Amino acid sequence: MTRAETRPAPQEFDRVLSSMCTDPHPAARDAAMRFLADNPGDPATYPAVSDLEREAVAMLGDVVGLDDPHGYVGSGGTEANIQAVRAARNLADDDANVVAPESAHFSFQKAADVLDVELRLAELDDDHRADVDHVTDLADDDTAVVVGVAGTTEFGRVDPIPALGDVAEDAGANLHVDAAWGGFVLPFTDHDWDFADAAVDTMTIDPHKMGQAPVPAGGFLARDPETLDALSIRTPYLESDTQPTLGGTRSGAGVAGAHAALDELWRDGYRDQYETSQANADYLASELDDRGYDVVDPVLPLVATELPDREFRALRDDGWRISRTASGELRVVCMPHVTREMLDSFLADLDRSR
Ligand code: 0PR
Repeated sequence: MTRAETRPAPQEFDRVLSSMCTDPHPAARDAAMRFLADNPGDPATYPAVSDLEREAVAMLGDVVGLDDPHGYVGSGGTEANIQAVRAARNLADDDANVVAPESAHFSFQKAADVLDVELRLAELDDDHRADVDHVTDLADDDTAVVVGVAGTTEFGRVDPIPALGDVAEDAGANLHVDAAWGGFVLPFTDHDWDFADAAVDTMTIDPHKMGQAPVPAGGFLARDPETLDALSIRTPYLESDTQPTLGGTRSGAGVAGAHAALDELWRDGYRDQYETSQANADYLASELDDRGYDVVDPVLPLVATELPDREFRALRDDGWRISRTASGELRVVCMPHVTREMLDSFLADLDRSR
């Protein structure tokens, strides 16, 4: 065998149902390849990729309904969430705390740990959304940021963002919305808020999830320039004076890939994809319901359902990449690579496993 034949191959997507990553759009793949060696962290040396980043941030602003956004393309949702907490902490006094729903991604625990802030987790309501009364109870004068999730990792739920904004305002805190996964589908749903009217201060929206960009491409957006100022440190030996990012050297491939995906797909391509993915999620939910499983209604393209352990293990043995929530439900994320044919084949294997 030649060396090429023994080289590990990347994961095929044909049985991947658990991931929030997907096969990138071909134009985004090509753009990423072209900018593999460019570093957007040094705009004076790599101006082309820096221009692409500015345009990508403007397009992300369009996606979430924010004119004149401030932000950057980083490594992913974890970095953006850490930066949101860091900016809020830097703008607040000592002893800052963060109030987030229990459904918040574990990256907020990393943020609390590295930034040495207290993380207060609020209970959820019966529909897996932040319980606003409990968020209100937990918030106080030391709260630097209230977090809402728009597209939760486990159940695809959208928190009551305007109500969380009111809590944040009363506490004199920032409102951060984690739309890492949901950001690219929200514009096509009938949610009743956007960045501007819900007084969102910062947002996470990841091109490398529903945005169909290559990994790594995360989005951090802020409404006010002061937020980025609160993150900026001086960079004496670079031509640019300050740097607000958490990473230093960053991925030119990530930035160029995100730009190309947005350029290609915003807005009709993302809308078509949302409609297909949501139809697939509704189809899977109804097929599972017909078989007698207790299914959580998919408000976004993510299906969670009870599934006996034996069947879960049989499906994994069949090669399906599936995962479970902390409370044990199977979750199927209807990413762009998840087709109706895949779901039919999954259901056929499920029927055999019963
Ligand atoms: N916020 C939300 C709502 C998320 O769902 C995630 C990741 C993050 C933030 C963090 O984003 P990064 O992983 O880009 O830093 N959610 C997925 C999860 O934890 C990430 C993932 C992606 C996991 C692909 C597995 C996988 O194959 O489940």
